[in-house]
Amino acid sequence: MIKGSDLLVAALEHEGVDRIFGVPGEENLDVVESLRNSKIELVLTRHEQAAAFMAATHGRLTGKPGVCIATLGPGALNFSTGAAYAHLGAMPMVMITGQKAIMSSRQARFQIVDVIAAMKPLTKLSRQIVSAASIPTLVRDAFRVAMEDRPGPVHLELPEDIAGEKVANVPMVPLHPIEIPVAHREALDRAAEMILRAERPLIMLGAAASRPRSTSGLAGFVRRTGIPFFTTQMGKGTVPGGTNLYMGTAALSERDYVHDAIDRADLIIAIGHDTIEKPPFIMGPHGPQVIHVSYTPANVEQVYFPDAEVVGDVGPSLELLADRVEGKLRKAGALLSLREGILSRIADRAKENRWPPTPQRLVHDVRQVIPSDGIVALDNGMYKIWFARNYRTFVANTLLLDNALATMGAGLPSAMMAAMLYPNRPVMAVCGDGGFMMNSQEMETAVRLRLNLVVLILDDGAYGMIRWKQAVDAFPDFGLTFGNPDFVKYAESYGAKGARVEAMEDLVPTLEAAFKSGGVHLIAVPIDYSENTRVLVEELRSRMPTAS
Ligand SMILES: Cc1ncc(C[n+]2csc(CCOP(=O)(O)OP(=O)(O)O)c2C)c(N)n1
Ligand SMILES: [Mg+2]
Repeated sequence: MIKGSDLLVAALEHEGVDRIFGVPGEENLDVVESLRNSKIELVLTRHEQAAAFMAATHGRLTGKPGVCIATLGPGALNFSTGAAYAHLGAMPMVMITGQKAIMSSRQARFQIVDVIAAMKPLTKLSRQIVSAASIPTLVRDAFRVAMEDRPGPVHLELPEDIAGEKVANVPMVPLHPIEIPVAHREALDRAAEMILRAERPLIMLGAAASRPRSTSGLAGFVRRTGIPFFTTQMGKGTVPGGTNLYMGTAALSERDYVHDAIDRADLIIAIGHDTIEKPPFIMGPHGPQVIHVSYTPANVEQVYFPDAEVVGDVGPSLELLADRVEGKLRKAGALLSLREGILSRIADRAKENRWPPTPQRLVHDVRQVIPSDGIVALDNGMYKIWFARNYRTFVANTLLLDNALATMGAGLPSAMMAAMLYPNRPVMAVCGDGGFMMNSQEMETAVRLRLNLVVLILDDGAYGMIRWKQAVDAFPDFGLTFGNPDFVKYAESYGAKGARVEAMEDLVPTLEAAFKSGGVHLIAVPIDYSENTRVLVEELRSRMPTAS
């Protein structure tokens, strides 16, 4: 005979799970005991939200679901933002929550909320486990659903009596490899014809282009066709070796310098675009033709309605598409002449010596310190636009940002997950003072896990992005400033190291010293956000869309 919780843990081991993130409650104690006797590490966090962000990031970076655990009611509901983050961001994740016994009810309705219902709109699947014997099947199904395209979160609720229920041992469901179908020949022929006809083609790489399985076929397509490309915010870094064709990142929806190329293109090959991202460009009646290439069909939106679709496993489908057009494209590089102008205008003021630093200078200095395979994980705030726009990436998934739910509070947990997965690569979280404080308690987790991690806090004493929008919309400056703790002492109180950068020339050496010494570092730096208005409003607003 075997207990439900032992079956659950055996099923997770069978899926290759090596860590579970979370905060157990009394309803999870059987599972905790089963974990104690397993090879799976229980990683305690100080808030369930952080556990969910970590599990989601595990899925994002490895393609295999991260797993997190929480108790019923309050614990489960603390997963909700993480669930939405994984759902919009297409990150595979499995959430397990406890529940009071379902076969008897000795505590009436104490702590009971309908978590299955609450999770339904935030997940691909939300199910209660009602018998121990069904656990191996349900866990296998949960992992399949989480990984299948489009990937996302799955929720399983394990009531405490089912966790403790003893049943005759149930075999695990065997795993087998699954190949994703490749795009249909006719779709490839149609797309090839459109590409061959194009006078000014452009490739766009979107969020799904960053999936771990996407990158090699994709880079080959760019190199073999020689068509210049730009990326969405979440599609950054996906073409190793193709940087001479990089035209920029669309951090805004229109009028940025990269839109000079977008507006002139007559064909955009949108690879892996997912409309959960803030639109990288706005399609209109007279705009370019668009071919959607992705794992799943396009969503039709007011701003995105492709003319053709190549649906299937992206890497192999692109190989077949490249076979059809390689060597026959005479106009592939038509837009390349714009490249230098776009990139040099983006780099404007990146070396300016003013204090406090401009966002451009901060991005520049961070790039200088981080090697090409180092990982920068952003929280959400004004600086995200600057990093998306200005930070050059050379390796997939080396700038982790969330342009989907765009939630504050995920920067530190996602960086922690990256540091756990890649202990030999430098990892930095960049957070606003607002977003950092939303999950700053996880500094304790990071210290306890002995991570090597540098957290850079941009200190403007405000919810800067909203304050900026308030000013852009001509509202008076009101209600968006706050005081901060002494970040150096705050770091030290967790057993981390703290530093405050006081002069421009100190930023790079302070960051370098932090990486060199290892451990968890918190580094606070002030920022001059007057550039937001000068560049993103005044400079760009004066530029009319150039669509012909
Ligand atoms: C959880 C959550 N709450 C609120 C928002 C809305 N919001 C977006 S950016 C922002 C301000 C961010 O402030 P901070 O982290 O200090 O970054 P800054 O813009 O000041 O650099 C707010 C409140 C959000 N995206 N997520
Ligand atoms: Mg701020």
